Amino acid sequence: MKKKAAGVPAVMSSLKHISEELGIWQGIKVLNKMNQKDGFDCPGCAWPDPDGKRSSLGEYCENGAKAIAEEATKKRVTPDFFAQNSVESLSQKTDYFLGKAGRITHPMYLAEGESHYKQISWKEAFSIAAKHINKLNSPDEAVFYTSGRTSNEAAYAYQLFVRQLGTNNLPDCSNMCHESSGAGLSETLGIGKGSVTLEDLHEAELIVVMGQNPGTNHPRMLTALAECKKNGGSIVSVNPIPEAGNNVFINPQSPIQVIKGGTKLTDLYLQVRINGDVALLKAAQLLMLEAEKKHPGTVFDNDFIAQNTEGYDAYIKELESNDFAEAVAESGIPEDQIRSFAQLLIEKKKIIVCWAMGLTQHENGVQNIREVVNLLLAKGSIGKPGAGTCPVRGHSNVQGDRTMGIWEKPKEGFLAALDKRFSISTPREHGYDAVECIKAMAENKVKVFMAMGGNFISATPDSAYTGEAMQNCDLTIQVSTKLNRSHLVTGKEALIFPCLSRSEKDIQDSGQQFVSVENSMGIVHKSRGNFDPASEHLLSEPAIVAHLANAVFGDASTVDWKSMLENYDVIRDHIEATIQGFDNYNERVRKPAGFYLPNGARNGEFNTDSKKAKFTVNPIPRKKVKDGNFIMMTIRTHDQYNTTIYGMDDRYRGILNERRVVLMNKEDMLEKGFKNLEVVHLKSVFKDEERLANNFKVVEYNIAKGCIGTYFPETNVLVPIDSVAKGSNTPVSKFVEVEIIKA
Ligand SMILES: Nc1nc2c(c(=O)[nH]1)N[C@H]1C(S)=C(S)[C@@H](COP(=O)(O)OP(=O)(O)OC[C@H]3O[C@@H](n4cnc5c(=O)[nH]c(N)nc54)[C@H](O)[C@@H]3O)O[C@H]1N2
Ligand SMILES: Nc1nc2c(c(=O)[nH]1)N[C@H]1C(S)=C(S)[C@@H](COP(=O)(O)OP(=O)(O)OC[C@H]3O[C@@H](n4cnc5c(=O)[nH]c(N)nc54)[C@H](O)[C@@H]3O)O[C@H]1N2
Ligand SMILES: [Mo]
Repeated sequence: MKKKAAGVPAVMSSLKHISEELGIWQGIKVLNKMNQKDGFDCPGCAWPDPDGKRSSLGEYCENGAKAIAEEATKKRVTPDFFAQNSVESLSQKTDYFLGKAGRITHPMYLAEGESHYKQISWKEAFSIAAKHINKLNSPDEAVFYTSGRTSNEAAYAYQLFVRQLGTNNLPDCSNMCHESSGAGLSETLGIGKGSVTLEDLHEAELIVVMGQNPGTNHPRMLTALAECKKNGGSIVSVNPIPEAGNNVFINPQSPIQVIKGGTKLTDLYLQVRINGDVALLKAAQLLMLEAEKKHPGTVFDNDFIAQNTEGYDAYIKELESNDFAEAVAESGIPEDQIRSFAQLLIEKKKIIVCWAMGLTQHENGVQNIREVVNLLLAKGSIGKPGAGTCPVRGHSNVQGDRTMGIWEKPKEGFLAALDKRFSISTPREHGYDAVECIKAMAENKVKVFMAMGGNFISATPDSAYTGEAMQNCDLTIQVSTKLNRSHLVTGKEALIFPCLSRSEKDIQDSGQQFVSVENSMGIVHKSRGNFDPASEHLLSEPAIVAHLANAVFGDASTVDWKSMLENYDVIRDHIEATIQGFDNYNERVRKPAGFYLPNGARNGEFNTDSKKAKFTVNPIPRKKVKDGNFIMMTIRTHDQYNTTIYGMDDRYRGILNERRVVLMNKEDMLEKGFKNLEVVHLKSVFKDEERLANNFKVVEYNIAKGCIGTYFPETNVLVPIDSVAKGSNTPVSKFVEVEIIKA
């Protein structure tokens, strides 16, 4: 198993991917523009860029380089490609093959009953879409999905179009991602976003990384962790597997570190059982409470609690009702390690908790986040420098899309502002989220499904069920840069709208445009493509929305779509007028490093109904699996971006050339009589339902006992559609009960 992340192999790997896709010199040119103040935002993750100096060697990581190689590839999916490959034959190919086929060059149409996509003009494409949309019995028969790469400008225009049409059916990838964070944080702290800045991470005395694999998914976060260490901070990582990046980090841009061997990051690794996090937090907080009682005022921040919070008594009462030994046992972590963890929590005053999918994709995902908040509130570790909440976002603009109104449950104030600004009457009834949308499709309630990016079919749970549901639609429309499975599992008719990528020049009537994005820490900044489009037939995402709106509403529209299309400054003016925090948007977004959006929790202001931060009661989840069954988490390899498969290796975990694997504890293997690389089948059991995925290789791995790990999206077929988080409806992708069957 790999103990070090990044370093020289990472540089080699980035260059390999880049040179394969675009040739070495073009590749280096592209990389040098990425995340620079005059360049484009990395299409990878949402980790922020430093406000001040940026590395002249490039602000990117290995996986950012892979993301851009994938998007700036020289390979093309042309009308000829579609003529040679039927939808049926393409659907037999792997996700890896589909992704590697290249950039889509022309609008394409799959007519009802046809076997092949055919080239179509944009005008015809919009008119087919408009015909379907205009003949719906109700706008609620259409659904408009968004993946988190879409820029603020495109997202705003898109939601406006959808609400002008008359529905709030705006599910997004967030529904499957950080929705539990948004729900848990809004309720307790009054804002659904994290509270910390990059500076805070540098200043923190203790950073707890829970349910996250930054070495792979947010590599630039390692630089911040290393900085924290340099300043004397401690890092604890809580994970069923010891992820490489959580251990030692070598900054590939620091030649000295490459030679010396890097910074040891994790001081304490806690091998939690899958979903043992609340139990761990309870055990640690019981020890904190004990220490506080012995030396009052030294552990908890009682002033902060008295002035800024409510619900403390109920929280303490529930905490004390837990049995320490039982909490320890439930967490799966040895008691002495929990005591070491608690000691750090007792001593340190500036604490940050970072988390990602390991906490959110659970039935009790919202409760996980609320318990993290309890811990931080007890320590007064919020609303001050070096402390706070850090949900580490996924897609590079997923947070911005939500700020722009991509949400099925919009707030009244926002809708009222849209109504006023555009003289429209937006609908008040909430729309479908991702899971509700799939169920509605299964019930034949959805006739048109449109996706602004993403790969809905592969990203959603219960692949077989979802695939059938999707085929009930009359028309599916995918706005995409690259080919994926969602182009192949379609409605009766299907359209592909090929679009510009982030790194490409976007020229409209008023000249070259830029867009803006919001990163994981609420900084809004500009992103401007520099390269020639992959094909002359591509449209930008805002242009696609404007043309579609024009085709649907014609002259009857009270919204002036043309002016927005001509100049994105106009879209930004609309944003400024309808969304808080965007004053002087057009001016401030042009500043080199952008600007911070207001964040109450960061300043110690809690915009909850009572204006207080809230302690909550979150009992230890006691969900058990049947004897002999396993708890399965579906995770990402080092060589993929969600459903885009860059390569077949998972280098940091030492797994090469195979994705259908089951990471399994040695003792569990012994008990089951499995040999390394033995082929098995997986059967998920949920209520009285069974789902099967065949032919996986068992790989002996240092993973918590009773737990197994498999890769997303191969095992999405095993994730039951009805297994969702309470309060966020997020599919439970990290806790799937499975039976492992010898092949
Ligand atoms: N290169 C690359 N970068 C990406 C992505 C990508 O696919 N590739 N995806 C982007 C997106 S959209 C997102 S949301 C993020 C995802 O970033 P992550 O959340 O880091 O991604 P996952 O692979 O889902 O990893 C979840 C981690 O949680 C651990 N885990 C699982 N269950 C539990 C649990 O019950 N408790 C605890 N404590 N840990 C658990 C797993 O072992 C794993 O380390 O990354 C973003 N960045
Ligand atoms: N089992 C399991 N399922 C999961 C997860 C898990 O951990 N386990 N994670 C969930 C999470 S966190 C997320 S965020 C979702 C991800 O769900 P999605 O966001 O829907 O999926 P992606 O794979 O990121 O989408 C990739 C596609 O986006 C398109 N694309 C790329 N760039 C652009 C662009 O600039 N514009 C446009 N229009 N299209 C573009 C390309 O065609 C590419 O094929 O998956 C979720 N599903
Ligand atoms: Mo995500």
